[in-house]
Amino acid sequence: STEHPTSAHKAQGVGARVRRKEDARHLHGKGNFVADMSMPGLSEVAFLRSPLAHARIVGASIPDDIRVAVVLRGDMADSLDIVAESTLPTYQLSAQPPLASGKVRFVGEPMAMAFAPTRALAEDIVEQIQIDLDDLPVYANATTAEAATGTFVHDDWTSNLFMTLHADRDFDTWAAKADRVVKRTVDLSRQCMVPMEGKAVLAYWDFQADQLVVVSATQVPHMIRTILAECLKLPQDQVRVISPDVGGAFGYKCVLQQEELCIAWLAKTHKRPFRFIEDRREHLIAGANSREHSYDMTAYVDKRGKLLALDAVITIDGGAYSVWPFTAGLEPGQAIGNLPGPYDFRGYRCVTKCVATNKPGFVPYRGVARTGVCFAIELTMDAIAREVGREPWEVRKENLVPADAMPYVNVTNKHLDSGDYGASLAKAMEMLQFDQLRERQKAGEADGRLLGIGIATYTEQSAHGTSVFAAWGTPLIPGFDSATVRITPDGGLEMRVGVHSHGQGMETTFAQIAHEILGVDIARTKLIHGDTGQTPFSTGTYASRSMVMSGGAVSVACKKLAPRVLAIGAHLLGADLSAVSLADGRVVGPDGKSVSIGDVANAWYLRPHLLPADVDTGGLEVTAGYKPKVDTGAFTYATHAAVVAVDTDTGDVEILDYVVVEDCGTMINPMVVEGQTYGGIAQGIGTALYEETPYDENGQPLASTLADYVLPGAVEVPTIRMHHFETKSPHTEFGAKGMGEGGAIAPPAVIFNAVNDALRVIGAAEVTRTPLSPRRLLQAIEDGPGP
Ligand code: MCN
Ligand code: SMO
Repeated sequence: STEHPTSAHKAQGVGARVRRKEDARHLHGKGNFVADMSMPGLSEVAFLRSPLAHARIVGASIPDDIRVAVVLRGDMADSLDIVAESTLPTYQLSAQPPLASGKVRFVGEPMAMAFAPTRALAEDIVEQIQIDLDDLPVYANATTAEAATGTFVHDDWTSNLFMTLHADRDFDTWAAKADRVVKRTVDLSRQCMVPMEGKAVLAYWDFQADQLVVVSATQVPHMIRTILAECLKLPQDQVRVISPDVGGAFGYKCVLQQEELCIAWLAKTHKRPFRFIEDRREHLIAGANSREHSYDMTAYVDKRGKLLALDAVITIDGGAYSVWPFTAGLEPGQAIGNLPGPYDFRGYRCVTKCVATNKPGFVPYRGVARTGVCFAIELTMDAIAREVGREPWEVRKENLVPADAMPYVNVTNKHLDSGDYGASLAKAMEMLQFDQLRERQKAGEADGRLLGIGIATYTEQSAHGTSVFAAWGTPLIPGFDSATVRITPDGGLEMRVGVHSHGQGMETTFAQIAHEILGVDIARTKLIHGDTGQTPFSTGTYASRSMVMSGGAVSVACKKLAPRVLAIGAHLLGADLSAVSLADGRVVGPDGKSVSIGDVANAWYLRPHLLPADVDTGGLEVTAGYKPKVDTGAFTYATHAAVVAVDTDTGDVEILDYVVVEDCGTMINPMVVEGQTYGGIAQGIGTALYEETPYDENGQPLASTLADYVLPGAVEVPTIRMHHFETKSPHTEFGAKGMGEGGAIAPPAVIFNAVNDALRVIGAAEVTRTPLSPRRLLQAIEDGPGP
């Protein structure tokens, strides 16, 4: 009788398009962000940041009257540096000091901090600090950094390489069978994340609990507690990390940030409250850097364009430091493993290097390396199509892992669990009305612009589990998750999870899961999340894992709670346990009489004398841990396709149509899935067309305001048409797969393929570097015939 779903629950259960519970407070400006908080005696902190990209610190002078409000690394002797460990071969450790010590390694690196009652006063103090720097050779890009001899970004290193990974799977055998060889080099530029809220952290000492409390805009409060306790040498029970409302995170907030450690240190040391709020300039020059990958691709194909073997060299500009906990191994590891994407081929060789440069350390960004690998493999697919003279969709169809081969273990040992990749491609072509488009393209546009059609199909490994993190060689990432569910004495439901929802909608979607099993009205549910003091131990929110892992834990906990509700309800009804069932939030007896979960809770908590001694005494609270049956990741996939119009006079690209056919297994809330996809695509369009943090040869960032760093707005993001398949994952609760990053993976590949399709008729060079600014586009036209 505890088996669900029952159709009675469907209005709010799994699959329902329920509006997000959390929206009302945000729409009414009632959210509670770090910057909204006030506290008696709060000091605001400002950082003095390095003006040079690579230099030795040779001295400091600080006027006596401000010295008491200034902190240098030397004042923080009781704090450790941030060190992200990895057991992967060739990995060189970087020690990242909370404030620079000895050297500075990128422009914007914090060298000192100052505190005062207001940020403006703290900045005034910062202006009076003098740090003397002696220039060192600057490694402003991966090429110069790799060629360096003698002086490296880290003094104790033997080269500027964080690490090099190699793969070779039957490469020579398969390459030898090829009829044609197709080569392409593609590059993605460095960019930022630009969430509405940047870094934000407030810390204080709670004397009653005898605890350091760190309120931080983070995706991973439990992991942050682990590392803060370690760096500050406190027992974990003396550190509480709370993540309040967070204004977007996108990976930027799933790592330990230097400033978090600094503010926590101040609160621990002075036993009073301190806060830091990152401003936009700090974000753009010193905060979130990502995406800078370069791919040399060589595809070995037969006459029809069937891929037999792939040879790739991937170079990643990792910046100066390896982020905690994922390390500089995250991007190369994901790139080398995910490059084969959704394709079925057997020969693979790849070298992936992550090079240390004098730029901010690489931070995960929505999609992580998969945006880069999708760009590389999908531009290569189009190049293959051109080489063999077939339509790009035909060549893809021939290469995609076929549905009848599922589950399929690919050339890099990824366990692709389920789905029909080819069907997603076919559906996308149908939605675009591809044949008609080709006709229209031939006829030409009335306004003289060139029409282009682009496609990309990708897999999104989501919900990486314990075994995946173990293989990454990064300690301190558990991979599993837990949930506590508790029925309140009046029949409401509290769910406690250690992941954090910062826009994903989990306050609603987790309630839908509980509703599916217990039938509690979602208006009577409360998600308590992101507070180490109130939630079970957790890995945190990233890698599109929260629904599968924490949602899975909520499901398992509710399933354990249901029999207890039934047992009490059966007593109240005077019925046999075997004769009652749960429906619509009520325990229903054989005669149709029923009691509500509220009645059950009231009896258990407040009138226990009504219950006989043999009722299940576990109570109405359950904590359950959860791991999927197979934890190598649930593989969501999708095909994105677009039509663009290219203006060859101005270099402008307009997206006329954009379609998505995606399959994330069972959708818990299709409206949330669509919202996630829209948001991801908006960011992907930014990567494709607008966003870039360029650096000059001295390592100076050239985009430090939103006037230089261009973001897509409502005008640039087109209407997106979406279609869903729901192939259940065989491994997860309800067959759901994660999908929070997918939207951001394909747009650069789709848009570049579309533009290259458009430019072909005028014999332009191919465009291969993000973002596709008008200048780059016009340059491609000027450069003339491509390969
Ligand atoms: N969902 C669903 N059905 C599924 C899968 C997911 O209804 N089959 C819902 C989930 O319930 C959840 C949302 O979709 O509400 C995303 O779920 P999931 O794919 O599990 O991803 P996470 O919740 O772990 O979120 C992390 C993911 C990542 S890694 C980045 S980066 C990103 C993203 O989410 N950052 C975001 N989306 C974001 N959205 C917002 N608004 N803000 C961010 O910072
Ligand atoms: S970049 Mo998302 O937090 O994995």
